[in-house]
Amino acid sequence: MKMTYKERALRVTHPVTKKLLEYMESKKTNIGLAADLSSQEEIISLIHKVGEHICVLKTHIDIIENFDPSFTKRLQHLAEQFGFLLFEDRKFADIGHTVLQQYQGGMYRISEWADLVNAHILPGPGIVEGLKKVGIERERGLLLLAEMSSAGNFITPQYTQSAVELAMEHADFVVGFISQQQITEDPRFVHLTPGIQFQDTQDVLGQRYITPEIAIHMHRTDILLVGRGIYRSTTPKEDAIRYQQAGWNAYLSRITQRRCISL
Ligand code: S5P
Repeated sequence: MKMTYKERALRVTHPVTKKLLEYMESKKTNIGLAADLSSQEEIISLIHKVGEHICVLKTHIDIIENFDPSFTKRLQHLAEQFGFLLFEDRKFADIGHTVLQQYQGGMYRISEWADLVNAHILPGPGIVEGLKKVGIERERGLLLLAEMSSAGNFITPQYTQSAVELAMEHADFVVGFISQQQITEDPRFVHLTPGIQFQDTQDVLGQRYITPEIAIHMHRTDILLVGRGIYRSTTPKEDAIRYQQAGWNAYLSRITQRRCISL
């Protein structure tokens, strides 16, 4: 992507993408926190420590024990206060009729509070159409899982290309991708990349990590989703800052390099 976050913020029309790029530019961060903790209080306390350093808070709402609906209200309040978007990593994967209900109903009422959700494209276009029926009038955004970080996953280049095509057809609702690299140069779409740590290692269950530098500079993605690298740290604020600086510097050097090449 040759354009800066700021240039893209001025150009995009989807309200969620615009807000996201504006937060990134003004807070100078391309870090999303994967807050995979099972206690509401722990998540709230973590937000107070790292909220000013992130542009997205990614949740797995269904791993929280004793979920209380007031929790998502508190998340919305903190998102407004610190300036980040809420992304529920629900990974919808069913027929349109079912995902519509999962998105708007049940005990989590995801569409009422999550600015962003994501979906696998395996079921075909109906999954996007079903989610869109709920999300579009609330001005929500959808991310398509176009690639995964896990070892041995079954996603092929052709499948990834189909995600790009589906996104183009529904650009009024699809705002980007979960991917390991930039998969389209279309500036309307943001790329969020999980599997980020300072050491490019692997965990015992097949998670593969790449560094902030590789993801942002070499693979040209936009946002780094960091989980255990921050929430498992004994000094999460300091580590969030380290990721923020690494991610932002990688972005700046990419932009500068590209500008020099094009001069
Ligand atoms: O391909 C993927 C897609 C996602 S959304 N690989 C992933 O790891 N994720 C999510 O990113 C995963 O569900 C988890 O919440 C986060 C990575 O966490 P970490 O602790 O490995 O940084």
